[in-house]
Amino acid sequence: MQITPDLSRLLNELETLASFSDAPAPAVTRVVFSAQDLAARAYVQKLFSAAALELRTDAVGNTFARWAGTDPNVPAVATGSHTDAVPHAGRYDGTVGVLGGLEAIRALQRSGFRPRRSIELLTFTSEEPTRFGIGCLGSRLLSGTLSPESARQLKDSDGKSLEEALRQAGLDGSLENVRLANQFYHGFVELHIEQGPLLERKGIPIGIVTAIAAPATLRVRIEGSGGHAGAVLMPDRRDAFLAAAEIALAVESVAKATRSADSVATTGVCNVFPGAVNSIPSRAVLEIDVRDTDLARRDVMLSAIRAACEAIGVKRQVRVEVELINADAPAQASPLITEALSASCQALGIEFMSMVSRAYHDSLFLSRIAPTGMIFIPCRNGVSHRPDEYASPEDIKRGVQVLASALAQLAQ
Ligand code: HGY
Ligand code: MN
Ligand code: MN
Repeated sequence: MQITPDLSRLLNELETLASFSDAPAPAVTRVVFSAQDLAARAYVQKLFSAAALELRTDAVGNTFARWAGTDPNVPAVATGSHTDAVPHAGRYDGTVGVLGGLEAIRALQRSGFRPRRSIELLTFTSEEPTRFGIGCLGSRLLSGTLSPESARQLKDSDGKSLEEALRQAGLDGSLENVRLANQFYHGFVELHIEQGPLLERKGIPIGIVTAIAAPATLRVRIEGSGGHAGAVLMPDRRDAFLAAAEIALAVESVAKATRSADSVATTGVCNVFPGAVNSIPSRAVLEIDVRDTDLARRDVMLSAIRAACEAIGVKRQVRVEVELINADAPAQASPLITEALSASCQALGIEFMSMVSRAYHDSLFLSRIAPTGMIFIPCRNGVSHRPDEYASPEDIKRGVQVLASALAQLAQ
């Protein structure tokens, strides 16, 4: 079967999708349920309908675009990713999996292929943690990893609840109906940029993901006493930001102390209050991202960071409260998927390598309810979550070809 993606059409669609942004090009900022995110959702759904896919949206805004198979009574095969983007990101993270998945389906349609199993293209809500502090919100609910009750507790930095944001986005269904049964899908495959340098460094065009690292997020609230920057003498200060700074440095030391390259920890958010140059910070809030491919090592880092928070709080006489936002197990790819992917690469004569994903993805949660795997394509200099993120047309095309071939195998 000859699968020929329409590359120029796909590149134009990626270009148009990138224009829905709250940051000037080449940066992309598209925070979940912002006006730009809603416009982007409407745009991709229009493309899904134009491909004669049956559309459905669930209560948290996950969308499902289905190409009905000849046998509606067997579980479908699924693919997909996300269209939301962290602030000042690039244009390929997530979108290659959504629009590349659409083009894989269109290429199969054009080839005359008729799937026995339906093929469903998913767009997940809020893969990025930007607004509600937790990543993969849509796929967590869909896989039962996050309960509707816990989701309803989520608020954004303006104090707006998830439910309020859903209502404003025109989504008024019950979160209880989002959960999909285990084995709802026969298999799930996500196409994504690597967000790292390995494929480019090795000159290999396709990565077949074997495992996805175990992510965790902490929120640390620090309460000092604040006061006048001129009047309060140094010995009398309980400066919340300086405690936060020490904690951030401790986070770095903890990750380095494991001596494993797979241990990473990042203090990506630091908010200081009241944020006046002549006021001693009375409060600070940190958000810390901790990951490792090895669960036990990841949990050792979490404990060490908690211990450092406590010690620094005592030393600096500030109140430190550590909240665990999420601590997820790693995911293993399913042989059903990895074998379909390697067979596709061999049939297409495309070199591939097996590798771990250090970034998390919606696949991490789909793996809880269905055999799951991922295809990686290179990104220039391994850069992602930056405006200079770039995937070449040839690499995107190969990713779509491998995806289309694997979907066809799995949907037979
Ligand atoms: O943070 C991640 O790994 C993903 O890009 N959201
Ligand atoms: Mn991302
Ligand atoms: Mn992503």
